[in-house]
Amino acid sequence: MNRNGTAARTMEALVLGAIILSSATSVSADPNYVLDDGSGAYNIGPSQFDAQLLWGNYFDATPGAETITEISVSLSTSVPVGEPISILLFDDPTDDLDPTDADLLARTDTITVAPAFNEFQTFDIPDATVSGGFFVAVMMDLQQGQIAAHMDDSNDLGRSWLFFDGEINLDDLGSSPLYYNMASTPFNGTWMIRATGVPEPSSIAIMLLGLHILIRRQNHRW
Ligand SMILES: [Ca+2]
Ligand SMILES: [Ca+2]
Repeated sequence: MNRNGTAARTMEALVLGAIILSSATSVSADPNYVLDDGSGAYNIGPSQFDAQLLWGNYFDATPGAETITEISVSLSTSVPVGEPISILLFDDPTDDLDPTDADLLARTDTITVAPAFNEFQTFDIPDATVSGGFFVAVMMDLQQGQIAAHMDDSNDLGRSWLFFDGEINLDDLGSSPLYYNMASTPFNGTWMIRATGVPEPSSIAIMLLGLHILIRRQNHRW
């Protein structure tokens, strides 16, 4: 092989390296499941009693983004720093836009940091693969008058839900004594909750294997 051939092969390896790098960095990509327009109008919380509040958005999985890795949330700026907060991912087995029968897949328990107006905090969750309809939610214990849930004021799709209980049963959301599809309330808005989905790990592995085979075949040709 001459020097030009060696240089070409080095360049080819660099290009392939760049492709592999870009697929790896896509794991921390911007949220690709987004319903809100980034501009919140309302903050909502229990006005008559202390309660555990769970609020979330219903999404449909798109091909190549079925493994959910991160959830991003914009909270009311009135939420104190250091409050316990749970970040939750459910899959809906019935894929019917109704998460009351959804199965909990992943959970991260953490604490709040100082929220800035209309800014999103991104929370890592244990990676979990969804199919069809899935539900992404936030849960907090709130005192009467504490408004935490931040909402964009349009919800044409009816995909935002709110659950109240003394202690919400995450294995049976539909058992909550109070729950609403926000489209049937005066606050028909979209929760400012987003999710990041990436290809399933098996498909990444297959893709990398494909590149490896490609490299081997090209080496044979040289
Ligand atoms: Ca589903
Ligand atoms: Ca359902």
